[in-house]
Amino acid sequence: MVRKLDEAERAALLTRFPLWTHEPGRDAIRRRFLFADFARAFGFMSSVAIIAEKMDHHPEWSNVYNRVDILLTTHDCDGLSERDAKLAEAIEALVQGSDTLRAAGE
Ligand code: H2B
Repeated sequence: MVRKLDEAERAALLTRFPLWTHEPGRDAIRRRFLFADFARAFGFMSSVAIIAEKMDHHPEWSNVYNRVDILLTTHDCDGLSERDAKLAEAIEALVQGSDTLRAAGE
């Protein structure tokens, strides 16, 4: 069984990735990504999908045109685990230096 992150680990995660927010109802973290257009959004999703499959850890997500909403949680422990931290880290590395736009309100 995967272990849930403790309070200190959660705080460290959100400090490290400030654009991700905690979703209390799901014990999950989420971030909205905005891209220049659909092709870029879908390209990003393809890259994330390959990484997620390699990690055997999969996002809950949706896409509308240039917007991608990603929610990370671990179904095996019904909450946040180190697996979510690792996938968030990989996703952040992907968008570093890319033309991802900040969502309004972030
Ligand atoms: N993804 C997520 N987000 N949480 C899980 O607990 C999970 C997963 N478990 N991907 C994996 C697959 C598990 O079902 C397989 C059997 O390893």
